[in-house]
Amino acid sequence: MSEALANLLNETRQFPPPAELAANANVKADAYDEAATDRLAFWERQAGRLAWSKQWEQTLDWSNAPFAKWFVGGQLNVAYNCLDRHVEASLGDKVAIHWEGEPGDTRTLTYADLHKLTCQAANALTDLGVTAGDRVAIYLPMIPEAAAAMLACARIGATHSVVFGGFSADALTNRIQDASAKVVITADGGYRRGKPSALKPTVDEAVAKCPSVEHVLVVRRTGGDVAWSAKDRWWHETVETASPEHVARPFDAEHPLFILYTSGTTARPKGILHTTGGYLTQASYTTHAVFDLKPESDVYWCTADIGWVTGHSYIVYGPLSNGATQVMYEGTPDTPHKGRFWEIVDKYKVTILYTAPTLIRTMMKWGEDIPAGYDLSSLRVLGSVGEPINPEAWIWYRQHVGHGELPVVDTWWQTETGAIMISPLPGVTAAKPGSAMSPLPGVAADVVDDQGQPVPNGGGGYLVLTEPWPSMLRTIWGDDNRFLETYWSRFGAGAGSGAGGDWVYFAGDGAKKDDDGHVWLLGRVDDVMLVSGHNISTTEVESALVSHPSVAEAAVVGATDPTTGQAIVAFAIPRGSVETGGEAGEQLIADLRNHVAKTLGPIAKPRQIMLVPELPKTRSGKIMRRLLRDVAEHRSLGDVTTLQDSSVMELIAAGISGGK
Ligand code: 6R9
Repeated sequence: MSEALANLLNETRQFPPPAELAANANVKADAYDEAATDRLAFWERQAGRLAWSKQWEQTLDWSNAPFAKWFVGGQLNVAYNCLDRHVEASLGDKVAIHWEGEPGDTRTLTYADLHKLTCQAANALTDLGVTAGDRVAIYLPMIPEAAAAMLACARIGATHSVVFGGFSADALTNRIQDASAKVVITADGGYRRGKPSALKPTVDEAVAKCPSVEHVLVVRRTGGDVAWSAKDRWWHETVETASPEHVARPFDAEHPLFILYTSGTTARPKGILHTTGGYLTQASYTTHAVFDLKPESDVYWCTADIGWVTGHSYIVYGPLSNGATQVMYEGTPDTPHKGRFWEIVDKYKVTILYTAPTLIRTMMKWGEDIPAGYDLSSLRVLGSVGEPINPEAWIWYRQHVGHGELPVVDTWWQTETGAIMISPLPGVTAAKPGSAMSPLPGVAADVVDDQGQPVPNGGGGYLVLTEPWPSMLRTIWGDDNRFLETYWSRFGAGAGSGAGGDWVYFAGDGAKKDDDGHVWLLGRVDDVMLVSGHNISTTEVESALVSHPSVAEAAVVGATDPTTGQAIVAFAIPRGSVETGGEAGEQLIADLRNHVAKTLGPIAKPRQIMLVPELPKTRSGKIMRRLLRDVAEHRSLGDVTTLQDSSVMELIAAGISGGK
């Protein structure tokens, strides 16, 4: 971005929290003042929500910035905090996980059950030679064993590296090799879109190229045939026969807890390293604060996969450290029918739902009749994560899922940040649809211009984090230089702006501050479009398109243009019932171009709009604009290996000839 991001979207709706929620909220407005008065003391109090075996001596050691150490000298065990302490508090019979398999099979695990399974897995891993500091790769479907495997690693101090079960053998190989994993935990397969989908052959292919792997532990889920080698052990013969007695030993606050490779759409994946005390402190506190989680009465459901950071922080570590009861679902939202999510909410009386904009927009496309067919009255807080949520999708979510009255918390954060950073608090914030609103208590964020100067209210630029936070990444595994270069060299002390300068973390997202100083995320900086000298955010144009009643989802890109430098090319998915054939399609396209011009101004009018049945997305559901840019500029497609569904690009290419 050569100039500040243009500020085009003017969204003025605002929704205060329901009075009852506000009155009984876990976290109230005074938390902001409390944290502002003494940020480190605030985080010490949040760390105090956990059970420590040894008290820390120093809250933050920033002397070797930007390599942070939090709660220096403190010791704790993450699995003890997620399991044992609840069992010891007589909550062993409380349900930890209501698990729902895609084919409809179910399992209920109490805290005592999950504790037992985790202890057995810890003993089995120890028997296989895994010791503290070793790396274990986890490549599993969404089954309770995935949580137990992660917790078992944490319990014995092994560093887990969860690889999303949809990734290819190459992706798995690279990740195993980068971390030199000693053991891989996998399954014969899982259920996806109504049928078993094998995992073990992918692991076999990867392990053949990974000499570091000594053993492979295999959970039997589908019962499909699997090839077997000398390294393989069945989970049910190894873990489920192991002793359930295991004493969790404490580890240093800075002991490596996990590596998670970013879903990055470009370049070599980065192994983001998180450690123990600071990570758990912030994952745990934010679950309590942002979802207002009341462990005694709530039923929480995060629809993410455990292979993403959202699954790490908001399925495993955040909810379990708070003693929550949660739902875990193995499959896809439309198997066996498009009401599956709402059926699950209804069945388990889910009170807190945390999902992604891509899913909300898909539900919009399918139509509001589907959620209307279920009893969603148990819900009380709705969350969103992964991409900017367009105001219209936010309103739809509140209206059709949140019975027109629930708070929607739009949570901005990254694999790198480890936990939620910018978000409304459901009992405090009068939220604006499409805005992540304000940094949470204890978090310092800003929007800066090219020179790193904070922009005034109403201005746009780059989102930065200006103070270290407990769950921050500690480095990129094995590559400190890349860590410095990627996140710390753009602004502040890392950019060499003088001795004594402050370290500023560059998040890679464009953002603006509105007139009240609230933060709006505008998409990845790499995606920003430069049209006739104006920087225009992809998110704002997409939101304008989604605000048209005929559009469910949209993606825009800047394509090279001889007159304007770049021109806006849009791809739009019509809502379910919209007529798009022949003249009706032409008319809709013309209407949409005018609608964007009217909403945002003539500068944002797309040169071209294509109606498409689907958009290319990463496996975590983020739109891959890079591929659409290839289409818009008539290039052959770049790397498509991270695409969720590779046939999508063919569909789009086929549809384009009909475009305008
Ligand atoms: C948690 C997660 C991080 C990137 C981030 C940003 C985008 C996530 C968002 C959001 C706008 C939100 N992002 N949440 N953008 N509003 N509420 O998704 O981690 O997979 O590492 O992605 O996702 O671009 O930089 P990760």
